[in-house]
Amino acid sequence: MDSKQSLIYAAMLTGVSLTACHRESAQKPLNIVHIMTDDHSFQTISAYGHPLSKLAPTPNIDRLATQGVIFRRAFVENSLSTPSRACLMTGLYSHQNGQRQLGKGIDTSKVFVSELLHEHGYQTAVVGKWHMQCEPKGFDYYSVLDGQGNYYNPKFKTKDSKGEYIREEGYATRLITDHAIEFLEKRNPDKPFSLFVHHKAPHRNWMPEGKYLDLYEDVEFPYPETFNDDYKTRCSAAGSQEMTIEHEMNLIVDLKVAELVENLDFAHWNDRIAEWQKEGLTQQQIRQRLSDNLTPEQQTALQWQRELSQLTPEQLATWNKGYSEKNKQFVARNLKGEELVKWKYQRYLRDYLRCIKTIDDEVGRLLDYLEKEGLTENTVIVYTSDQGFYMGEHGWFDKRFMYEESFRTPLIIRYPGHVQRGIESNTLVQNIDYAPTYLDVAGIRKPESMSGVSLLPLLNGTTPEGWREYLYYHYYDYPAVHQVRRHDGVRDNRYKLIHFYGEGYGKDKGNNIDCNELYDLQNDPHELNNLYGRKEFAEISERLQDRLDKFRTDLKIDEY
Ligand code: SGN
Ligand code: CA
Repeated sequence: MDSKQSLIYAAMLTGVSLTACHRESAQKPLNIVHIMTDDHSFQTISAYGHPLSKLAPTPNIDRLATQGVIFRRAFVENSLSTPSRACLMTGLYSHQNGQRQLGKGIDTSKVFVSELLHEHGYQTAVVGKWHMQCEPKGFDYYSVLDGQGNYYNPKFKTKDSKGEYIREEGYATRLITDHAIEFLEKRNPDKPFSLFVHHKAPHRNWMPEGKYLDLYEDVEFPYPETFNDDYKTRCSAAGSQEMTIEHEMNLIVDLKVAELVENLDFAHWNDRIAEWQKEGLTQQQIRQRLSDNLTPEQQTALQWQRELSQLTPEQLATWNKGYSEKNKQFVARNLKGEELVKWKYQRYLRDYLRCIKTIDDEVGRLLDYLEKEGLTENTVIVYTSDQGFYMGEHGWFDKRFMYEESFRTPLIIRYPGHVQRGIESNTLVQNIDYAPTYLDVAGIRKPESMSGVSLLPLLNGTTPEGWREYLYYHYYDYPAVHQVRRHDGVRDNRYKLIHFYGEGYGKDKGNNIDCNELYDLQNDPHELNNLYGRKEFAEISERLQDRLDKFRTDLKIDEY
């Protein structure tokens, strides 16, 4: 569907004639607010109805859902931060925009949606997590974090800071909203704007805001059904990852129990590090020296102590008030085995959901501001995350896999005007569709080269004829932290075919894989029964394989 067709759809949806729509857009196109959190699972947004979210509701995000369209089949192409952000900015798949893995990669010769919006008269801004190893392109205003950024007193770089990151006092989620509002306050009201609000929260290590450190302390979060998954019937990848709550979730940094390490002379080691830095040693050399002298627990405790030392005395006092007593009780109980895992899960969920609480507050603050300024009725507001996240499903945290919890991402679109409110869409959409959608909103023709398609025709909850029936997924970041093997695959509305491939490294050495998984998501929504190779499913398997092959050929995929 081209841009003109989409406009016709949009006009139908809004109940205005196409001429009126054109006239309106000739006057002033709609504004765009794209709110994107980092690692926010759909399971923890109450509008999605998951049992977890019932215990920790998100009234402000829900407000957006009741006024807009909630997408139940929204996915990413590559479940990782930088690749997802590159899909958002370019409307291209990872291998087309260059950002396949977390580190370097973005091909800056590709046009960003911000550049096109800017060229067509939009005032453009991005605040919060940018994360790509290139300067923000096409923005009039930016205030972006240093890499992943810090929860407390993070550093921001702006157009005026001459490349320098400057520390600001406060909590990241609130500061990012402040910067969004600052941009809105200073903008030229005669021109349309597009504002990308990219939160750091709720990324690992899930540090909540001071005022919420006791929130949910009395709530017992239920384990997901698949918490004790034994990975039977699956390829080796599901079992060989390193992202379990039991083994990889760290008690000191992830779960904030500094009290586990006693008698470490922090001042001494901080002085040593300062000396080594003066001598010009690289980060890696410093890490090596520390590991030559300290146990892994001591190194982690030192790292955590250094992180906490970034807090102001007031923040630190609140922090200690929130955690010290609880931690002491935990240490005294000396939990082991299953009891310890249970405790880890509860602390993980509580901290993660506390971070979400501030996100929800701040989404509310931004929505209130837009309302107060009379902007609600001429602004498209989107809420999404850079990917999904595991809340203990399969025993995991983190993302990366093509299984539903990380492949899926929350997506809510509030379109102004007379569009039907509070509806659901079950159509297959993907993060490469955002750029074409925003161009469509602005009435800008989508470049031929963009792979995504505009979502505007879906805003009445139906699936237009000719819409895609399959989605392509590709994860490349291996070997890397969490050791999730490379894989690609296809999904339709019911089935999913995944292909894990490639040489094994590190502890996977010698385990070179070429292995398939097939799931019937209707009968097996938790993806526990791999049907690949089963005679009864041969036809379905073949159909999905043909589609996968077609994607690989059409998209010129160069590894699988
Ligand atoms: C960090 C995290 C990982 C996480 C990646 C990518 N470790 O490395 O757990 O998978 O970021 O996350 S941490 O100990 O530094 O928190 S992403 O959201 O940026 O893709
Ligand atoms: Ca992320």
